[in-house]
Amino acid sequence: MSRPHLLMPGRMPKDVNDALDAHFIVHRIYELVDHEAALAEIAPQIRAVAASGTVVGAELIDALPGLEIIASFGVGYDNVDARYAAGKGIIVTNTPDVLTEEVADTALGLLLMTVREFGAAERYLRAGRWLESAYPLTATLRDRSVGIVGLGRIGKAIARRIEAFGIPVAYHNRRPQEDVGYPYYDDLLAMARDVDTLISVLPGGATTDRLIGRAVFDALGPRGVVINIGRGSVVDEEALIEALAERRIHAAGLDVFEKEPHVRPELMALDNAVLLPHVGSASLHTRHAMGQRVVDNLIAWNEGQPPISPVPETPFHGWTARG
Ligand code: 8YV
Repeated sequence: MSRPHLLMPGRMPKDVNDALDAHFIVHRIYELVDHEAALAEIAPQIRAVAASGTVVGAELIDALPGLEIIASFGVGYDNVDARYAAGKGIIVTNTPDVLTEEVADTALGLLLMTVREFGAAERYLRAGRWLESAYPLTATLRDRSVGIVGLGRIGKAIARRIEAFGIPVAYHNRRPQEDVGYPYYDDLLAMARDVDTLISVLPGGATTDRLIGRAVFDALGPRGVVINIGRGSVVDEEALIEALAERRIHAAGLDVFEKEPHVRPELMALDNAVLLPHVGSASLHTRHAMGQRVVDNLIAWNEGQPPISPVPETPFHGWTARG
């Protein structure tokens, strides 16, 4: 079988690179000085794209007339214009399931760090300040109730953990989920009024843009804790900074930001914000499994088999050229 040409617009993990090199002719344009000239030269041959976080929008899709599949690394694919791809008969795949439990673990870690201030307490010890006095008493999870925003696979894995902690859980979603018994709110503000701790697992994109802003913070009130493990674009960062600085909410724990890897200095300066560098899925084990899923989707395409995990916008009805 001839090896198809595959475009890699940005860096991918080493194991993905090695596996793809065995099956495809991989064009790593990010390594070249003149991206645009290199792309123009190889564009007509490219039939597959493997992307991790880099934007694959209408412009790039239009530049690749023979494109059949975009395999994206990660469960969130707001970097890929899947609707546009769908209109052109191109399949988009992502990497769900294999990261669910890891991201849920991270959400609970972030929640504990935020409410119990474990990061700050460790910095306190290392600074030698324990010798002067005990670390100040913190807020607790014991008297809290959690509202999960976005109860998909990851949201449910977080909810199971919260339940095991003995904490009541409610959720807000586009529609109620039949396989859970947690109280459902079709109105985010109504849920924010009833709980004091919000965990957002929402994906990015136009429909969720800055959904969590001033009104939500004020509904949570001064005991409020906001955790974001989904996408940075979902939280209005300016409104969050104001709410934290004015202590209109108690604290926030963020793994994702509006303009990663740039984090607003105002957020960095706040002692009631816990900030992680988008490490939700970032263990060796899980990143390996995500990379393997990217490779498996591409190999399935190359062999004329159905993709393992096409996104809902591009359901699989057969491969146009390879089918
Ligand atoms: C990855 C993620 O960090 O899966 C996602 O949607 O946000 C993370 O697991 C990201 O995809 C890496 O590009």
